[in-house]
Amino acid sequence: MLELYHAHHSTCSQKVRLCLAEKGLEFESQLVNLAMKEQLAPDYLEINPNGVVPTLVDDGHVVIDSSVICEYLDEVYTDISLTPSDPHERAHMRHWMRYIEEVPTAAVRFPSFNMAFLPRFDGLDEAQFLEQQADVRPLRKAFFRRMGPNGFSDTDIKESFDQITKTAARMDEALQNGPWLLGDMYSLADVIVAPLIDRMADLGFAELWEKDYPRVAGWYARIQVRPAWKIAFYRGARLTEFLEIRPWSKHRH
Ligand SMILES: N[C@@H](CCC(=O)N[C@@H](CS)C(=O)NCC(=O)O)C(=O)O
Repeated sequence: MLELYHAHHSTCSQKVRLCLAEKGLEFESQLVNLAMKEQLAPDYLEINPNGVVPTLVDDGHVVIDSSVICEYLDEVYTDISLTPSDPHERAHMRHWMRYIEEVPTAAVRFPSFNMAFLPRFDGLDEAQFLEQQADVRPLRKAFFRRMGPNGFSDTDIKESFDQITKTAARMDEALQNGPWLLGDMYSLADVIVAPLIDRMADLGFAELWEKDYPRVAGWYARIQVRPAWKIAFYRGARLTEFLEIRPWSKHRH
């Protein structure tokens, strides 16, 4: 039995939910409330010492890290494959996956926190924030310290948008060769970048690619009509739906 510890709106959870849905796999949902810091509870840290979601448990075997989980699922449940069989193509997919983890995955956190999560820290002064929010996080201490209770600087936000724009430029170039990042094959690379593009669109920043990189807009439209999309992004899973708010503003800061 597959069990997934996840949060509705978390992009890393969405990556795994989309992978599961594409592969037609069902799972038992274990919701982790990030605002209540359930990801830092001792019993959760025992299965995921990084104190983040998602975590997959497959018949008692724990697998952590969203990309690793997706690769694991694709190796173990082979009926529908999202990985090329050719080693060169597979390396190409993995190069995309590493890039996606390093660049856009990190970049979307900055506007996400500034625009949606800061109210979690209302009323905390600097010292309380460090003690209760930053220093308790095994993986994100430095990120939280840099953010502070009042959010990231305009420079950080600009840098984040620049990273997303560069990602869109790379995607646009790759999409000259077919509907998906690897050409004709829909792969894990498409799966793991999709929630990041969706997050930026959800926050109101699709303008980062819509005009200059129309192939990305086409790819985003194509991926959203795949049947798996509605399963992974059920009502209430997008950040704005989760927080019951609308995209804030169109300007870039
Ligand atoms: N590399 C990890 C990162 C997971 C991660 O950052 N998860 C976020 C949600 S998208 C989280 O749990 N944040 C909790 C926190 O910041 O305390 C993965 O891909 O699974």
